[in-house]
Amino acid sequence: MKIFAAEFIKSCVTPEQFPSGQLHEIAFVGRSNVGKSSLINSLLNRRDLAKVSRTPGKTRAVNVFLVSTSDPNLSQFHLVDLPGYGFARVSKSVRTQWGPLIEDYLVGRASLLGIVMLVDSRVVTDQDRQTIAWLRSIRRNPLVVATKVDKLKPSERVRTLRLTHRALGLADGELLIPYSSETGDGRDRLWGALREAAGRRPADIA
Ligand SMILES: Nc1nc2c(ncn2[C@@H]2O[C@H](COP(=O)(O)OP(=O)(O)O)[C@@H](O)[C@H]2O)c(=O)[nH]1
Ligand SMILES: [Mg+2]
Repeated sequence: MKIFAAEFIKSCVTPEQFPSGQLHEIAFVGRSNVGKSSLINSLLNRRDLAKVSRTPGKTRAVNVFLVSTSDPNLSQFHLVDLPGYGFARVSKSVRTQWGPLIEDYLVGRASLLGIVMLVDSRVVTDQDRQTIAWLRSIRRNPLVVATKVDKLKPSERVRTLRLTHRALGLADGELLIPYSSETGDGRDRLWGALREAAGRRPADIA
């Protein structure tokens, strides 16, 4: 599969600013600093399309990118970068942290094809668990990706990923895709999972 183009379209802070919904969307979520911007850049083969920041929790806007690929089911889609969660000092509900903009988007968006949820391969937080539970409750099962796997010692990799899988409460057959934006490890697998998800969904929108 080839990526023909990837470009930033806009930052949205109100629902009116969202794209019209003609294209499928794949949304990326995860707590701040989990490596979301890095993963988007790695996935799209671009150095700094999504800003990689060392200061967590800065982006509160919904950033939309237009991506076109050689895969017929993903020939054109919007990659949607949602604000991070988990930087509030006091643990708040998913709703109060993300606010109604994101909640309404995730609950009601017809053109939303799938959600990729990023977790740190070494650290699972309560908010990660709450977010998965909440996404499931609105019938949006996320595709879960474990980031920064280059930081795992090879001898501990399998065990750590198994523990992370369990800590997230994923079922036996549910995927946890290991990913490293440093090495590109997991990139083909994640694209494969996205292409499969896009292929399962009838082309009722695009
Ligand atoms: N070692 C390693 N560091 C990473 C990886 N992905 C992100 N980082 C680092 O983690 C920090 C946060 O990354 P960023 O992409 O801005 O996270 P975001 O807040 O979720 O968008 C940065 O210092 C990145 O360089 C990875 O796969 N491996
Ligand atoms: Mg970011």
